Amino acid sequence: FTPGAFEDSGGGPLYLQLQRLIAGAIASGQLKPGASLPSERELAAMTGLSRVTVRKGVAELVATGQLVQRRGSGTFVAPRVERLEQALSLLTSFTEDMERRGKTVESRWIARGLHAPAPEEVMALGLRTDDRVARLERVRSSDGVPLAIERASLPRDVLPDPMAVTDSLYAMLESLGQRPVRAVQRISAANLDPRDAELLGVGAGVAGLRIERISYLPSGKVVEFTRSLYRGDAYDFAVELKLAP
Ligand code: 16G
Repeated sequence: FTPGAFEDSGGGPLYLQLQRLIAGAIASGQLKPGASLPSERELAAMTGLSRVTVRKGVAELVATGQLVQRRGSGTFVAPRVERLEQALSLLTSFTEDMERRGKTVESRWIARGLHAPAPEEVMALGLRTDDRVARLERVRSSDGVPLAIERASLPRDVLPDPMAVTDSLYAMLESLGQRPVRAVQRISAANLDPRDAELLGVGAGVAGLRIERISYLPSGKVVEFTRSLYRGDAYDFAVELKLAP
């Protein structure tokens, strides 16, 4: 951000010029993924812009996911994510998928417990309204990068003690003799709301993929109703198609 940088930054409102300048520095590699950005005050001093203008320019880059803001520690260039190709035809767990790729798995718990079911849980899991439902809400990361938020609901008779799940839900279900063998999955587009975007460490409004999985035991009983939000910039879902009969 040398003096005079604005002279060739293409005109237009000042915050847009600042935005272009920072985006350009990211694109050219001058600002590397994960690098910390000077503070608002420093940027204002460096560029001669007002702090209001700097704040607006930076906020736009946070909204588009090029910068990330961490409360208390500042603003950073968004870490580059390696896109993962995920087969859609296999019923695997997050842990199995990552282990197969030789990657680590980290889960941050947001909530875990037994609750009165919401109407959509009653419907999806085939519960009675006075049944209880086990809810597990986690941010799933791999190699330190948050990739998905998963909100799983299971009937209490399948998972009586949700607090006992520490790592893999499917490993726990396997040990209880309740591992699902079939699932139906729906994928739709979603813009991440500010709370979910913050959990995933991306800008609000960034594209996400909403995935709903309902999985079944061999008997046909529903084991799991999971609503997930996957980062749109991190996943390619792939499926093999066969000729229709
Ligand atoms: C996958 C499943 C999720 C399941 C989880 C179990 C999708 C969209 N979702 O992430 O439904 O609950 O695996 O993972 O694929 P775990 O055994 O690692 O806890």
